[in-house]
Amino acid sequence: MADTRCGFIALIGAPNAGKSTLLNALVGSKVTIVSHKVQTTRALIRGITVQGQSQLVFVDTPGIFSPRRRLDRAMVTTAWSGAHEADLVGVLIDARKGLDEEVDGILGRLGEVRSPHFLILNKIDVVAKETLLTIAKNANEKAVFEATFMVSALTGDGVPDLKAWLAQRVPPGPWLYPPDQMSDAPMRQLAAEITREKLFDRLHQELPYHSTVETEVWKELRGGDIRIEQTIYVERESQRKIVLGKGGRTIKAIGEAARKEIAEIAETKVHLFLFVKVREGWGEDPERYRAMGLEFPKD
Ligand SMILES: Nc1nc2c(ncn2[C@@H]2O[C@H](COP(=O)(O)OP(=O)(O)OP(=O)(O)O)[C@@H](O)[C@H]2O)c(=O)[nH]1
Ligand SMILES: [Mg+2]
Repeated sequence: MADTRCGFIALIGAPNAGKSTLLNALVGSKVTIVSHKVQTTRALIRGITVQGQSQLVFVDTPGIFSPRRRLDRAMVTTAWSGAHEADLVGVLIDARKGLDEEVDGILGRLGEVRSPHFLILNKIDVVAKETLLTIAKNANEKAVFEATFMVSALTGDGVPDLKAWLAQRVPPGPWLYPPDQMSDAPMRQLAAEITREKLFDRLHQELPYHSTVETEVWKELRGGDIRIEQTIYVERESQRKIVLGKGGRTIKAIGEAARKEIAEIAETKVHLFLFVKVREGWGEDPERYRAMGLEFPKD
């Protein structure tokens, strides 16, 4: 095809700014998980879409904040590496929060990123117009942006304009993926992420941050059904008990919700088996980081 364009667009921002919600809205399908809790996304997740002659490859990144644990440091390093490798970097600000310390920290480090940046104020469905204008003005004084967009990733307001601008802004070049591909993540990884999203929905306080999910078995059965076995790793026996719940109630609800959603995406019947294992200190185990698609920070 003549005159095609293709580019990588990283979406970065503070935890909970709505990066994953926006990526799903841009792609028009759920390729990355979302929750009301912070630090949901752990690795770089690509979502792909075509707009006219352009293929847009969006890169969802973990939220950027001041990390303490080893896993947090790996997530933040990964987020910045996503920005460094992209053709364009979209900086998302939660307009409900405005320019707080976290956002200031991100804007302050943008100068180190060579790819051009653009600004996105998200959650405009819940913020007054004057406030939006003030945030846009202040953010543009702190960093250089090629353009500013105001969107609601939740309602889709402003998303088509953003997509149209990106389509003409990405560099000329051949498409890197087949036109109908929406994600480059294997189904077994997406399925693990979906189960992790249900953990975020149903477990309180710190527990989701101490757990991770891996798909061990993905087997197509003769009738076309799929058998999936996943392990939820936690750090302590007490956490395992909470994930199971009284009489196995919690794990059953998590499995039920995950199975429904995986079946929708796989477009076939899914038999999902969840196991909960204690793996003390998995947060210090390089193998688990590899499984999540993260670099293991040495210190
Ligand atoms: N009202 C409103 N809520 C939104 C909007 N976009 C996202 N949210 C909500 O904000 C919360 C966080 O959304 P995510 O997409 O998970 O945010 P994130 O930036 O990917 O978060 P991390 O992966 O933890 O860094 C969820 O509860 C979303 O439903 C929006 O445009 N309007
Ligand atoms: Mg996210």
